[in-house]
Amino acid sequence: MSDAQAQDEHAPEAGHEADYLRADGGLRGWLLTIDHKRIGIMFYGLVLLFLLLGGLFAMILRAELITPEPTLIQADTYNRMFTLHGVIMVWLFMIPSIPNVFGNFLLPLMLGAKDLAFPRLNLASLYVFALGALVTLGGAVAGGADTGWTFYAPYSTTTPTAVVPIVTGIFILGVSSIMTGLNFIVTTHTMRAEGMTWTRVPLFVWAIYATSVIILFATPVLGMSITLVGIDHIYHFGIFDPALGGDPVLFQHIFWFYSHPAVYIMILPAMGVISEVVSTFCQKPPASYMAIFISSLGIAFVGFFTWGHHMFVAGMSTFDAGVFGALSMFVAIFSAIKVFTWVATMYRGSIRFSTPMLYFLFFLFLFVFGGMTGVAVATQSLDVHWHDTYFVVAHFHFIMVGATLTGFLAAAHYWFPKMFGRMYSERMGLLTSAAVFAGFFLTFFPQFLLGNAGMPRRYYAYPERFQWLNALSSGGSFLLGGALLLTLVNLLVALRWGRKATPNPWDSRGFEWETATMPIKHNFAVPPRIQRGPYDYHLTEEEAHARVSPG
Ligand code: HEM
Ligand SMILES: [Cu+2]
Repeated sequence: MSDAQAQDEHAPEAGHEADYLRADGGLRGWLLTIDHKRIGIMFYGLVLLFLLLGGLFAMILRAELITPEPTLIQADTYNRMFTLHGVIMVWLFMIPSIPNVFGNFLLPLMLGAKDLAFPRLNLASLYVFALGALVTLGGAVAGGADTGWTFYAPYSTTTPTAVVPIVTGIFILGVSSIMTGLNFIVTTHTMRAEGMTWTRVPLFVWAIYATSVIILFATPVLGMSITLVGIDHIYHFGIFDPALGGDPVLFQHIFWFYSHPAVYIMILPAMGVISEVVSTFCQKPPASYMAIFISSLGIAFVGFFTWGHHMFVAGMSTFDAGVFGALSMFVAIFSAIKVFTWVATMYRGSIRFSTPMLYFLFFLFLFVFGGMTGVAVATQSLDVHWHDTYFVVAHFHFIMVGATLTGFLAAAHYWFPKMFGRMYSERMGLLTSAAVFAGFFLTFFPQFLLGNAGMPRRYYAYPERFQWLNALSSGGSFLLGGALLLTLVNLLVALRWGRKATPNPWDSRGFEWETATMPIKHNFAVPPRIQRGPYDYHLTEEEAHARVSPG
């Protein structure tokens, strides 16, 4: 059957209804929408804006670090820049990026539902997010903070910089996070289409589900830790200040109790994207659905017991450090299970090297690399040497940029036709993804060497012997920045001039492709009945389609 015929087969249900972008026109139709797809698109715009802003600060930092001596900016400006860079990237980009954009857009489509369980709560979470962003950035305009994104006490409670507005903003962002997480969990439980048993739930949904569980349990603890910092900053109770009888290590405990699980809030959704992509582009079910599903929940659970690995040198007994180290390595086992499953999925698949698949390969390489260095820094004896050096900076960028950002970009390309009804230029996609990879590797690989050689993090000047590696890293970062801009241009151009997409351009068996391209306002004209799994590649496209809609 030709593409055109296939399109007709899918079309009748959607025949007369306008797609979600055209359904209700006007600004009102957008600002007051409760359509999960439009809310996802608005989040998309916001997080991209914040990625650009956070990236701009990164470029300034790297420009300063080209030479050993201070050149561009003052020391205290540098401190504010890396704080803002971290705060923006973590809370305004990484955490909301995949769940709020792609989770929002896709969860109902993948579950065969017409929306999330609480559409109004979803819209509210967008506005709460925007308010949180506004307050956080207001703090930046009011002079910013110089504490680093970690707000370590007692410095954060005594510095004269704008800590209070920034932690207030982050608190509000946390409220939005919780609203969204709650919505996703309830949706997964209550909104599944008829026939969608638990083992027919797509792996991306499970990843978002596991992420939401972490969000619900960890975010209140973040709220508590930064609220205490804010209160201490205003009233000088000395909760964390030893001079006033407080305990600074206590802050680190509660901060990392959130912030270690938070790294899984960032990576799990990317793992979900990757699981979908590898299956589609190899035209095979994942080597083991259960392995990926169980390891997601395993990561979500064990991830709560490893926070102490950030505090090996903060006054912790050798025994405790050993326990935290071992538990950290235990989480890595779940990650390894996923990696083996993805690799095994490729085995004997009919692989197509389109842009999302290329991002999958980059993801795999960088995640394994970053994960292994994680195991290394979780070893107490090694971490005493590497703690607070560029080695740690390289470790977490390998995973957060190398893996989460590549997951985000894989999603941006893979679901582009679904979201916007058009195809991007594949050639440019391949080119820009290769440039992203090259730029990334050049930026962060030298930082492992720098850290190991003893260059501390968060310094704006350094001894001359570190210069060539720093210059390399800065060069890489400009390449990465350029490549990301080009990626954005490629997608923006496609928005208007891209070839029209067919309903299922990648020949996927995912349920989201069973809706019209682009989806209508309520997703499905007739509520679907599911009689197959999301990875049934042994069925032809027609057979697969017939087992989703009742007619
Ligand atoms: C494979 C499992 C992992 C292990 C065993 C691990 C271990 C560690 C350890 C021990 C540290 C502290 C090093 C130090 O400060 O001296 C650390 C730092 C960090 N890791 Fe990982 N990690 C893993 C995966 C991840 C993932 C998946 C992410 C992000 C998505 C991540 C993000 C971070 C961040 C952001 C920091 C540093 C925070 C800061 O001090 O600013 N890690 N990791
Ligand atoms: Cu950690």
